[in-house]
Amino acid sequence: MAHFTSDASRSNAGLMALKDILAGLPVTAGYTSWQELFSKFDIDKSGYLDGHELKSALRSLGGSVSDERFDYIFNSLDSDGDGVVSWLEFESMLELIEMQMEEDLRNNDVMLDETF
Ligand SMILES: [Ca+2]
Repeated sequence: MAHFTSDASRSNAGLMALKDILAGLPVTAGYTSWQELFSKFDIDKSGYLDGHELKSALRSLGGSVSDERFDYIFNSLDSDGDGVVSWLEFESMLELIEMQMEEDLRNNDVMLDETF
């Protein structure tokens, strides 16, 4: 189907979409770590998430994920383009997302950062 490009804006759209989903996720409620979440998603315990696993994972998190949005997300996670998402790829994406979330917080709390 789609020709997967590693175009930066596309990858950024995937990052944003994934951030949206994760931002609404009560991680601490059910999971002790991202790694636990990853191995729960990895249904066949291959050490990788394929497209099918990632899609059902995102749906189980309550994200309404259109095919187009899913393509963006998958492409931004699969940074080496081998068609599956490894733990390292997953983890580095989460780090990016956490950094962005912190940045968002800082931007929303500009007043607090100012010294008077
Ligand atoms: Ca990969």
